[in-house]
Amino acid sequence: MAEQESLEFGKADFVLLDTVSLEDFMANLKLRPTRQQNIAVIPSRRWKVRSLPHVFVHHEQGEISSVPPVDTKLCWWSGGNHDSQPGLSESYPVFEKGRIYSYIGEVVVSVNPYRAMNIYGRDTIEQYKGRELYERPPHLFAIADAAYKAMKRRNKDSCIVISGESGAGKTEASKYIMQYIAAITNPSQRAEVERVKNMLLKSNCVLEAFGNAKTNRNDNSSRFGKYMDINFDFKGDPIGGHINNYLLEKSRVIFQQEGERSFHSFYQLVKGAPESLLRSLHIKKDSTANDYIKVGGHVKSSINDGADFKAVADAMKVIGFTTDEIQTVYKILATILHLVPYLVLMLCLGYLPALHCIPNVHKRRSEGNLKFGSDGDATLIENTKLVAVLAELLSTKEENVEKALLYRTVATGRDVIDKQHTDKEASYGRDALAKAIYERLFCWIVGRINDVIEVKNYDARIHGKNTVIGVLDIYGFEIFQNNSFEQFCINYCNEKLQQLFIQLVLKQEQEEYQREGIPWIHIDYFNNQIIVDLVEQQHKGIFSVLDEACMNVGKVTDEMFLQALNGKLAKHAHYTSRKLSPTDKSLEFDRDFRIRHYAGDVVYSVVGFIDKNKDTLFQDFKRLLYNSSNPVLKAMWPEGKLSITEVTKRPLTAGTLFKNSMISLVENLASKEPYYVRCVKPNDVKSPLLFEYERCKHQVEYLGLLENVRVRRAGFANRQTYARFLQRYKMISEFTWPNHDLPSDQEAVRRLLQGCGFEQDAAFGKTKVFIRTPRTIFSLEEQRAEMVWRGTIARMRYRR
Ligand code: AOV
Ligand code: MG
Repeated sequence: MAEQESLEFGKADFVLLDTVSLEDFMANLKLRPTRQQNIAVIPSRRWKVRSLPHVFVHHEQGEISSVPPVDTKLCWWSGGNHDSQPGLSESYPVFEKGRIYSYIGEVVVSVNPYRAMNIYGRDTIEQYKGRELYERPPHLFAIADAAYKAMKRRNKDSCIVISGESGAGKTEASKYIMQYIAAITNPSQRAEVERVKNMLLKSNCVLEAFGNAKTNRNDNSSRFGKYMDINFDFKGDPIGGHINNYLLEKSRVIFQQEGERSFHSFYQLVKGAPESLLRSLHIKKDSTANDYIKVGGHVKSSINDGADFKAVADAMKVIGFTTDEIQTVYKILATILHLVPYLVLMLCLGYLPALHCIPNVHKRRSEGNLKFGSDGDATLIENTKLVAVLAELLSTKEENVEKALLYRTVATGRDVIDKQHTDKEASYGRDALAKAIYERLFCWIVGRINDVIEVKNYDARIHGKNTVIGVLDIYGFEIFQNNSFEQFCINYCNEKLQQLFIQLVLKQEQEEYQREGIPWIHIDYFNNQIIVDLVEQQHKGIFSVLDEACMNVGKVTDEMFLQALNGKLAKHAHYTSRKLSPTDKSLEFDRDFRIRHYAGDVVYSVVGFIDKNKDTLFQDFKRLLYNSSNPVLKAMWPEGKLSITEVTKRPLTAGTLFKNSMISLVENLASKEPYYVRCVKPNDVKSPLLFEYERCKHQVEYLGLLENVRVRRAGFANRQTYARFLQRYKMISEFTWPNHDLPSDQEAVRRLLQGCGFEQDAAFGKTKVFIRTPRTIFSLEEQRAEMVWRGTIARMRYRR
């Protein structure tokens, strides 16, 4: 081992601050002295880093200058054996070398490498299995293992919350975490557990096909939120799971921005399905999905739709979808392809005049699938042949389809009459239908997967105690050229998760020190509760104002909603609009309002908010689908059973449903022991070569990572009540085993730590002991394991 003071960073394998002793460092890395390592020791004064009690700072090859300024105290650990790729630019070696993970306490920070990494294989899994968090270089597997161990050791539910903006790597991370958990469990290869694991893994592939799409931010962007619980039995083996899905961005079915696509499933079908299937669905073989879904334009994509079609079909079979169910899925996709016009927007233009403002919209021509016209008197379907196709696909009669598309049954007093749509209304209804059947299909798929993976009651009895690890992978914060209701919901969801992070990592931790009487200097942070309130507060919040507008009788326009917002929120520091700030250049159009989110300013167009929030689907369509002779389709639409006179209750709006689901999601997460993965996106061009400093710095700042480091740095890695501490470690000390006769548990813990030489590393609060460095916990765990082992041997001898 060659230790060189002031060795150039460029040549060092590790850079060590002089505040950390070399022995400590070596011991913690478990480096073998035989291995040739170059270590540069740097004076902390020069780098303005004060002593680091438990975050080891080990930068590699000048990486110190590549992370946010050192006096912000963000420290990255590198020095593992992750693969490296030569020939990259000079400036950010840690990123280039593929050291994409780092820790702040127990939070994993991950930078999207945008290239395949050889760090998720079987051998890496073995390296992390059962190890303590800091024993190996930072990795997702370590956090997955920590969550798993915590659940097993403490018999407590845990959850892994993955956050970061769109394209930062959340979905990939969630998949690796699941793979890891699958790989380390069920050593005895019980068949039922293997089945469950297989289902859990296969479900990803299906959900991504139907719920992900190419956006301008991410080729495989999650357009729904997903929270998956994995249930474990007392042995720690997965016995089931449950998926909660959150608001699918269904408007994508009828409209995509330039350069984007609809959901993968459509392209997979058109590209990958055998000719006979396509023929039965009346889709031309040599077409592309873009012939059907033209709005986003032709998009080159890194995705292999043809191969994916087969993989998804196989996964559905494995999960247990019947042939009829799979056929129905294809029929629904085909129905939507036939329904969706090439360009809905032109048709909408009269309906939503403000859309004129969207660039290029007026240039695109409306042509294509199901269109409506008028003979002066009545509204007509122009391409009547399609009606027969739709009727066949939906297993219903032609006249029923035609009637549902052109008429609406309304109840006037006691009378029920059929009212004919105008062509605009008919187009509106058709689009609503396309969106609704896709959304319903998606929810139904999630439900089917849940049917198969859920722990059945009788299983629960057999398995006894049942604990859970939840994995949250949700759509990341996003800013597009045009941001609408969907982005508003997605960004609100990210605000909620940021709030949870603040609560659990920054706020409660500091409050606990104060409560326990540990000397503490408060570390300040930006609390985004004010933005959460702006969106969700009763009466004054944006969702409430929107609901109020939707509730008004008579024609309510998006503009009226915007006026109401301006009236209520004029003074809010995080809200403004064109009307309130007429000179602001970023607010181009009258329809615009802007929210200052924790992660940046987003300008939303108010166009479509009312419609999307009301989310109306004419009852006639529900009845049409319910009356289908296809039992699978029928089962998806139970509410179609109601006649118009029975439908009285106004359903909750989309916004309120989403808000409620977010509130209960956060409550659920807060009730579990949380682990965090914070994903950082290194650039906006999906490049493995580019580490844009400003871009990353911005994310590190808004994610609250700097404050996170400060709290961890000054704080304690571990805390537990005296009683629990003793329960776990009392066998280590003669003073505490089997019971102590000291005046208090606190005294006993102090004696125990004194005996091991760790007293200096601990602080003693009113009810809890706080341990500064993880190293101390490792050591205690090791001693405990040794005592337990010896005890076992002794018992075995005794028995003999
Ligand atoms: P997201 O889930 O955070 O965005 P993804 O997990 O889909 O982002 O990652 C985006 C793309 O980055 C992936 O398709 C991969 O190409 C690449 N990528 C991410 N993580 C890794 C990794 N560990 N190794 C290699 N490539 C990776 V969104 O769902 O848009 O918020 O709504
Ligand atoms: Mg995703």
